[in-house]
Amino acid sequence: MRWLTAGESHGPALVATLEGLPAGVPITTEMVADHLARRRLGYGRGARMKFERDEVTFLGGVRHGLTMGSPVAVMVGNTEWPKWEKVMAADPVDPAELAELARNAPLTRPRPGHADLAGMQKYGFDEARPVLERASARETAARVALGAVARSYLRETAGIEIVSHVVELAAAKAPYGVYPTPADVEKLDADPVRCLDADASKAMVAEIDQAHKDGDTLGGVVEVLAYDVPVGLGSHVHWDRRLDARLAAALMGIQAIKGVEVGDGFDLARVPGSQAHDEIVATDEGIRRTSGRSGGTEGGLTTGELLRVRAAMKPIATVPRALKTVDVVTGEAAAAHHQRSDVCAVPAAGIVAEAMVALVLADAVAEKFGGDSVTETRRNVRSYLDNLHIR
Ligand code: EPS
Repeated sequence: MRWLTAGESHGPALVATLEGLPAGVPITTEMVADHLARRRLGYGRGARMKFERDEVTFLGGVRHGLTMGSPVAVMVGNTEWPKWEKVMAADPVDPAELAELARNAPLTRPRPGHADLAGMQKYGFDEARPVLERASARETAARVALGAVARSYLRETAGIEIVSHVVELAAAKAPYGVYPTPADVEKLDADPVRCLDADASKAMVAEIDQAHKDGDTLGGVVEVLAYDVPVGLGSHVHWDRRLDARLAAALMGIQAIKGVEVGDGFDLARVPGSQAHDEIVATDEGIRRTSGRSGGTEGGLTTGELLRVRAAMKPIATVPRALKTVDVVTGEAAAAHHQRSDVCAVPAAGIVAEAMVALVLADAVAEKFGGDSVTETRRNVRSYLDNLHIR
């Protein structure tokens, strides 16, 4: 499976394509729009989330609510576009006309923590606009759109369901080891910070309120769980086929993610082996594990247990109480540019992380089970599981 996104934050639209899906995956504009709406939720987002809508249009690959086996192409329109038509025009614009536009003022004071400075240095720009437009997490809308397709494929072929929740937000923490199930998704989506624990949720909201007052921004940790993942996705035979490595790369590729853990992750390095692994026992239902510390992968292969990964997001780099920087034109000390920003986008990052996990799992399912129609893939999954020689 291959997928790509294109588009800038204040351009006309984001577009995304996904190639390698079989025919017969149920997907509608409404299904995609629902996931995009989930991504816009979350306490602490900025003004743009309130007035912008995500306009979804399928451009290819889908007919009457089902994929056709051809590449899926989806467009997410930026309703902000009319304000940026000139600033972000693809074709040349009269410089005199551009000079009159306040929003076209050159961004010469790069924000620490953003791609601004290194991007300007690398690509030879004198201002940050051409860098930040693509570095912006607006692009994650395109990934969530594809993630909606990927999760429908996973559900139809293998019965896999993906859930995420916020487990830490700044200093506020949810109780460790409590895992929401698909039945909790509605409740999670209704919570202002997508946290399952009511007290922790209140503490997280209080953290955001305080940061807002202080002109500051916050990060946090999201956890993604995938239920009913079959044993044997990924492989131990080569580094780039290991499923944990693929998940880590996909999660790390989300804007502002600075750390990824699989299962108990770094905590496993702090305990002896006798407390680090999941012992194997025979039960009436077959061979099972006594715990879920590994996060459902061993040696880069899924074990058939609950898949569990976490991603740590740093605070948003556009800090209202502007950080120190240098004006790259004058060489003088300056305050980093700031127009508006989110205080915290951790709840949204959970939805993006779900999409990334869905895309990695979809790729791994397609690789292992093949199939040109959903029926064929489903039959292959069933046959494999029914014929496992050790169970
Ligand atoms: C973002 C900055 C903000 C966010 C944007 C991501 O946009 P603006 O600079 O226009 O206020 O609103 O996120 C989205 C638009 C979105 O849909 O998630 C950034 O710099 O990453």
